[in-house]
Formats: sequence, structure tokens, C-alpha cells
Amino acid sequence: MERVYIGLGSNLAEPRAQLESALAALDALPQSQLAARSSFYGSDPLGPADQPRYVNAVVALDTFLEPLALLDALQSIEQQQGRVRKDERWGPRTLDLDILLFGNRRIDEPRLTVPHYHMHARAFVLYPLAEIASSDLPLPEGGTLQALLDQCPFIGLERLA
Ligand code: A4P
Ligand code: MG
Repeated sequence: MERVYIGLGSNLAEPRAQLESALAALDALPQSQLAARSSFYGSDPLGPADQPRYVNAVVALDTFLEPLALLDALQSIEQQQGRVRKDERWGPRTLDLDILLFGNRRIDEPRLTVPHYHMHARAFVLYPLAEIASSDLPLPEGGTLQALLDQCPFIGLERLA
């Protein structure tokens, strides 16, 4: 079994409700158990500025699924929640589920790069992650979560009640 961290994001169609139903779907995944969830955070959009603010969160999932099987499952949850993939990079979406870390593995496949290629400098990933993981959490490429947090100011982020 591996401990996986998954980032959740939404900025369309009632983002908080999107995240709540994604949590229920993650909790129902086979061979997996939801171990922890962060608070929800409001965040300024990264990418095109003419889109709504995001709600972001991070969960810890303990799973026996292999990485590509987990990716398939996450993409089908995105589809079920009305995700339409457009060409615009970093455009608005009802639900985005990103595999941030998969145990201590490094994965470099056409469909899957782990650690997620943008997690290292994103406040809306690192601060929720720090709520549910130890700051000593080792990263596959070396260093710890704390070292990333030290380089990433808490800006454009708001912990929601
Ligand atoms: N893929 C590769 N590695 C992974 C991984 N570790 N986890 C592939 C999930 N998917 C991974 O993703 C494109 C392809 O990446 C997938 O088919 C999968 O095979 P996508 O979800 O279709 O497209 P995307 O999410 O628009 O692209 P990208 O570049 O992954 O965007 P990000 O990095 O997910 O950023 N601002 C705020 N405040 N909060 C946000 O959550 N999110 C984004 C999207 C932009 N701005 C944001 C936020
Ligand atoms: Mg994505």
C-alpha cells in the first residue's frame, strides 16, 4: 500500500460542492482508503486572470492501485463532474484532480509525471499539503516539504471556514 497525495481544484459550478462530491468519490475508490483531508482554500487563479477564483484542497489516500489505474479513476471522477477539456492552458474547470506524490516514487510516463510538475512552487498545493503531512515529508528528488514552504509565501491564498 502506498500513501498518495492528491490535489483538488475547482473554479466553476459551485467549487465547494464540486470538492465535496469529489471527496465522496475518492472515499469510494476500490482498494483505497481516504486517510486525511485538508481544509478548503480560496486561491487566486494561476494562468489566465479572467477566470473565477479557485477552491483548492489536498487529500491523503492510502491505496493498492497502481499509478496509472489511479490516474484513470481520477479522470473518470473528473468526467463524472462535468469536466470539459479545452485547449486553453490553465483555463477554468469544474474539477481537477492531480496526483502530487505517490509514495516516494518518481514516475515519468507519457500520461503521468510524479511529483506533479508544478507542485513545488504553488501555495495552493503546499499549504493544504502541510496541513495533512509532516513538514519533514521527504520528496523523491530530495529535500523536504518544509524546504518548499520556506520558498513559497502564503500569498493569494485564504483558508476557508
Ligand atoms: N498528467 C501528468 N501528470 C499528472 C499528474 N501527476 N496528475 C497528465 C494528474 N494528471 C497528470 O491534465 C493534462 C494531462 O496531464 C492529463 O491528461 C494527465 O495524463 P489536465 O487535467 O487535462 O489538464 P490541466 O489540468 O489543464 O493541465 P495542467 O498543466 O496539469 O494544469 P495544472 O497544473 O493542473 O493547473 N489556479 C489555482 N488557484 N488553483 C488551481 O488549482 N489549476 C490550474 C491547472 C491552473 N490554475 C490554477 C489551478
Ligand atoms: Mg490537472
